[in-house]
Amino acid sequence: MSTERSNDTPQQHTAPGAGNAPKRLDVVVVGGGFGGMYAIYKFREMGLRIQGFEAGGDLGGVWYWNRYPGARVDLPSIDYSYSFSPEIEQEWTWSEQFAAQPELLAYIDFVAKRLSLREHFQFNTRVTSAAWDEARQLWTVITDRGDAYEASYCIMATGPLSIPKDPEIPGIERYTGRLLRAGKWPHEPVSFAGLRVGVIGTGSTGIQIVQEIGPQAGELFVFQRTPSFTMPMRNETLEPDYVAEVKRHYAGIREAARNSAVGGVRPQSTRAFFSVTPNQRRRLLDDAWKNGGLAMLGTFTDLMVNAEANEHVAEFVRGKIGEVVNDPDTAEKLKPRGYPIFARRPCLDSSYYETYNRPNVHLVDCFSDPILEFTEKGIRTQSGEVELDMIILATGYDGLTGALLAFDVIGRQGRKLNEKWQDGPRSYLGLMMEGFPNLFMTTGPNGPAALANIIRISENDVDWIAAAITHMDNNGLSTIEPTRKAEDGWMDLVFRICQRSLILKAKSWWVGANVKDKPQGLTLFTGGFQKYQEHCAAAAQNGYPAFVFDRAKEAVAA
Ligand code: NA7
Repeated sequence: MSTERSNDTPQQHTAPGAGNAPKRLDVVVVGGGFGGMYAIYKFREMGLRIQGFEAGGDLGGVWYWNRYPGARVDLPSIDYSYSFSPEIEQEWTWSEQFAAQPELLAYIDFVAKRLSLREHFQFNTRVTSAAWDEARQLWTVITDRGDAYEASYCIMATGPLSIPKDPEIPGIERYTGRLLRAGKWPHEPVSFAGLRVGVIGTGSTGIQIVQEIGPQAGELFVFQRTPSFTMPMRNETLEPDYVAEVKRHYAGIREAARNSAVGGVRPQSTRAFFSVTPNQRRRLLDDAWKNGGLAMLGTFTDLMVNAEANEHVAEFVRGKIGEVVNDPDTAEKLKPRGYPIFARRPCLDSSYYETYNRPNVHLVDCFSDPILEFTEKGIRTQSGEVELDMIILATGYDGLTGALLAFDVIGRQGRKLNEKWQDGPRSYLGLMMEGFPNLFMTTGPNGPAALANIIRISENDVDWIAAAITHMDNNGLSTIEPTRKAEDGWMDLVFRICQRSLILKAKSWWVGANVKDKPQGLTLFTGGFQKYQEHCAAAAQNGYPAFVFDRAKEAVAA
């Protein structure tokens, strides 16, 4: 079997060798995606001694790894970019409304060079443990290079989608063809010409791959278990005049994004579904379909809480699938049923359903014909063996908590994070945890992570952490930790407000359903990005009342 991994080239770094004394720092940042990059910039500007660690060979996080054909962001590029630097906003020009992965990496490279960020990261380096030293009030961080670092603060910018997940299908090691993982795609070009290719998984990733390689492969077999709802992206090249307007008005665009539930500028309705006539509803949905992007999600106020309204919209999309796909049997199999639309991440495509009209593209419905095993030559389903030259795994991630639980994080009194989180992640604001002083998360699993623009959340979180550190410096404080009461209160709020959400009605990575033995449930804050920011800001008012601070060894309320 040839299992391919990306060909990272180790880069130069200035780590102390094994056996050297630990290097003393103020802040360690784990992860070099959008959150980690901004954190390094922010803390360096504060004059702190910093070090970033990144498992990949360069910056970019999920965009560094996900080089699969057709990889593209499903939020408008202008939204999916940093807002903290007016200079970068003016100097960088997006070419498409929804940028493809190479352009996103080019943007990341531009930001990294413009702000000289790479010199603060060690690449190809995984953190293997982070442990709180109670006596010395610092974190000891060990890497897989055997190096040790000591830092007053540890920032986990490990991202919600960092640990790709293989499917639970026996025999993967038996397969002798080419096995590729979407989340660890090779850096060199991959040819599909004349090959019999299998894709397992039809979430956002599988959909992007299928529509891209359907026209290139000899034969393409798509192994679909749960069909996704996907809507037209309607991507466009951005005209220079429009880009110039955006650059003149960035401040207002950012303000609107920060004041929205999703941290972005997509339309939001004030109409409940049943408040308008059936004809008006139809027109609004038709318009949203024509406008593309996630416009459909903003058509009515109550799509995530009113099951009947949701089903009308789901049926509208099923109708569109029927209009595009020629073969009625294939169309039926592609129509998602049994869970509410938008309760799993909605996908955007440009030609996904059309791809099934090609004679070389075959849909294998894994509900009626389940995959039994990998064989030497391909995949065996209940109905027989499909021989394949190449298999692509687009089977998702151990999301939200996977990256943080992939190494030892040890808090006060030797308590491990996986013990604290054995029934699911718990934190205050998704930012900090009781028992883990001076440890911060960006886009943590109890914030709005998967439900809002990840760059807006990262900026909010890093700014909040920076303000907390400044507060401590100004007041001679050495540790910060949320109280148990504050953490319980936040988790109660998170659970209470999500009870109405239809998200609970679907099995997805949002609720941990895609990982065996993972605690199930929605732990994300569903109150919207704007409210999340307000909670974060309130927590920092009046001397951080929900936190306990240490001044050297003495516990004092600040
Ligand atoms: P997703 O959305 O978690 O999709 C993973 C897909 O893989 C999904 O269709 C799964 O079907 C499928 N899968 C997983 N295991 C199997 C097995 N054993 N057999 C058949 N199919 C399987 O991950 P993506 O990478 O597409 O997207 C992740 C996020 O990236 C997305 O939400 C956006 O935020 C961007 P299942 O649904 O489990 O039946």
